[in-house]
Amino acid sequence: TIPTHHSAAVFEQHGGPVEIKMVATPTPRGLKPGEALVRLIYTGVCGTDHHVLRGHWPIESKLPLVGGHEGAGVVVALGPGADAFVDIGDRVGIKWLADSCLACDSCRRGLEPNCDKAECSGFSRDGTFQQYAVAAAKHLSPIPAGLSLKDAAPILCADVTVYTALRRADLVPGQFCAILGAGGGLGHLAIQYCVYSGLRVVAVDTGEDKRQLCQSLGAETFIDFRQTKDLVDDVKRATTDGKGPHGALVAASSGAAYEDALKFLRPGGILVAVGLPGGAVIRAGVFDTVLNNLRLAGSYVGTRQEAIEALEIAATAKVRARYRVLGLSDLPAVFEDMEQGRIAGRVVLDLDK
Ligand code: 8ID
Ligand code: ZN
Ligand code: ZN
Repeated sequence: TIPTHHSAAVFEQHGGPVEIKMVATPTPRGLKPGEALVRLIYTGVCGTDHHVLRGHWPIESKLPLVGGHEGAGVVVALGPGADAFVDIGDRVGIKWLADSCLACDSCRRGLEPNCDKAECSGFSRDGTFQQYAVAAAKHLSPIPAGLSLKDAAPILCADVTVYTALRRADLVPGQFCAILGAGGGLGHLAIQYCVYSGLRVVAVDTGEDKRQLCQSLGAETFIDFRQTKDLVDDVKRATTDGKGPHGALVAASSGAAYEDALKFLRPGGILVAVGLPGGAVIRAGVFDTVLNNLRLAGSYVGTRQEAIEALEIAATAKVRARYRVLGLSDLPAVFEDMEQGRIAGRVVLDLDK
């Protein structure tokens, strides 16, 4: 039975406190065409949630807001027509892209996140830091039988994002890929996709916990960006011929990481931009970019299809998030830890705690 109220983490203003409180649960009768009501059990906490809470970005979220966009749960009610996409009882995920029109130029070209009418969970719509959420049924991701809801949660943003970004990088087995922010939520999954696809990983991050995590996941080299005297040189030397990696995936929310990556890439190399430090600029010298045949690509989450593919891979256990499980009530402390860079891998919240 669906309760009248449920717990949610709400913030009223950017930079303000996150309050865990009871909010009214939407009623099945109130669902609009194409909507589903999802009983969420777990949610991941993404660096993006932290940016949104603190108001780091040049774009603004709705307020008050329930954040969160890595939610895993079960469909409990359907609005008119939503049964074309999901059934009651289905295990589903709520990802960052909450809705898109599927009809505009971007949608037609397979760039759903760039839809003219894109809606984002935990940004323009209330997200997954709550026990019940309304979602556009067509954008729910089916969770495969072999994957627990807990394991599925971080796949819905961190994992699908790096899966999509690395496909865009078009690297082939044997090549080197540097991952900046390798010990974080996105980065530690990127290491696994690289290893899975036969790439050799140069991991860049900081601290003993992250070093251990990166190495245990198969990174050949770990470079601590806070300890090294010459990061660019260290990364280049980590590649057998010293010419630098063929690709760099920047998953760190740091402008400095972008500058480093442009300096150590091998000729013909590609920088895939994923981390979102608010207000940062990528300064690439035209002369160096042209003469070194460098490529720069942004990569923004993924499509419904990419989410399905990422969940399928997770179900095979070839790529799995490493996370600590905490309760919804721990969210304020999680943001504190994130700010201090204390989280290796991901945090997943049990929404009943
Ligand atoms: O679609 C997208 N492009 C997308 C999707 C999801 C998340 C982008 N993001 C963005 C987030 O908004 C955030 O800016 O990716 C970034 C990373 O998200 P996350 O992995 O969820 O955050 P994290 O777990 O805090 O990991 C970040 C790591 O970067 C390291 C930190 O130590 C941490 O481990 N790091 C930093 I900060 N500066 C670094 C530097 N200069 C660095 N690592 C290497 N060099
Ligand atoms: Zn569209
Ligand atoms: Zn995210």
